[in-house]
Amino acid sequence: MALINPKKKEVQVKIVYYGPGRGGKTTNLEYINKKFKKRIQNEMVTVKTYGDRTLFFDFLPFDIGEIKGHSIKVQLYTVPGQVKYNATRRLVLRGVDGLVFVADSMDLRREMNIRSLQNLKENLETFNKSIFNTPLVLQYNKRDLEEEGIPILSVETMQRDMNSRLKAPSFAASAVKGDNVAATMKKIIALTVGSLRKKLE
Ligand SMILES: Nc1nc2c(ncn2[C@@H]2O[C@H](COP(=O)(O)OP(=O)(O)OP(=O)(O)O)[C@@H](O)[C@H]2O)c(=O)[nH]1
Ligand SMILES: [Mg+2]
Repeated sequence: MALINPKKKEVQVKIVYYGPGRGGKTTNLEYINKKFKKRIQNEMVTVKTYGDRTLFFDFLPFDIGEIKGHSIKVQLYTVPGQVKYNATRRLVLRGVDGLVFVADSMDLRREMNIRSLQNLKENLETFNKSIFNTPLVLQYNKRDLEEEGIPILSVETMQRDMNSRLKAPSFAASAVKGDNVAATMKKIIALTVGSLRKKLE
């Protein structure tokens, strides 16, 4: 549940970017950080990275205006995707209000996507949360690789693998180019804020 501070009339909304290692979670946040500079009061915080791998998390605070006299602060986080960092992933997931699952479109990553989604479900269950009633958007990232002749999975295959039961909104995207990065973020913010509003009423 989002953190509400009645004195400051402020609601903090936590959105977590989840997915397999090297899928493009950090790249999503980097793009958002560049693109929405004006609305971000603080610099993006990247905690402990080794090369370009996330070892702890990235954090990006974001102001999206007011709802019913409360200012809404959106906080975007990424988890470390590497399998061995599951304890950290669980820590970052705690108190999550909305999820973006960043899947890697590369053919070779098919199995990793499915395993990471399964891992997300299991981790949510440890907090008595179900993926089916948490706001969720799927992103099929790295679509640009097709132009370079690198084999990628079709959107239909990815939908079948990951979204046949979830039926979450999904976007084909390229985080390096910025294609559908903002659309993904706007969708998850809209879903999450909408669901919180219902809970608050
Ligand atoms: N071609 C292409 N490369 C991408 C795209 N998104 C990310 N990458 C590259 O993929 C690599 C991994 O991206 P990251 O954003 O660090 O991935 P991550 O999901 O944060 O990885 P972890 O922190 O290990 O979980 C980097 O070299 C990125 O430049 C994309 O849309 N297209
Ligand atoms: Mg990362």
